[in-house]
Amino acid sequence: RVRQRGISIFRPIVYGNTATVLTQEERNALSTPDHTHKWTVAVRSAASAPDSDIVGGADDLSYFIKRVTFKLHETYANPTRNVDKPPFEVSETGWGEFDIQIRITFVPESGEKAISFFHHLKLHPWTATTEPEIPPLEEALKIGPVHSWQYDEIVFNDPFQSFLQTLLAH
Ligand code: SLL
Repeated sequence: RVRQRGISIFRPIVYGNTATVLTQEERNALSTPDHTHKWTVAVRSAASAPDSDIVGGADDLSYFIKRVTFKLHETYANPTRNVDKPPFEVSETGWGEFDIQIRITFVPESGEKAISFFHHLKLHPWTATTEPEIPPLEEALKIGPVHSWQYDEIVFNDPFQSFLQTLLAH
């Protein structure tokens, strides 16, 4: 296993969440009627052309990502959610915002250590009229889905030659 000294190669990603206010019918159908929102947290490629209705590309990251672990608030059952194949995302319902720990484990051939970072789950829209208070649900419903996404780059320094070939082949 030979490292390519002096080489840095990066892969662009987006991570974050989309959240939507539940309708009364949707809330009635839940076993948890106190939940007000449905949301999806995800790690996606930023490399391909953005899809029309999702943030980030539909590009498959599994050639270098083995697992994404989303650590939810402890009020959730089984808060540690491991996702081993794309799409690397978790969808849930809930009532509150919190910090989600996202851990990316790379394919073993990479020889890379896992990386961890946080995303603040955003449910509530920003409104000039109600800030700093949380806007009422009726108002949030009118505003529509909330999006909170960050762009980032995963940088591999001195990659193994074989892993570099894998990265370059995609
Ligand atoms: C807050 N610090 O107080 C935050 C905690 C917890 C969010 C938010 C649902 C959990 C469940 C849920 O939305 N938890 O009922 O399964 O705002």
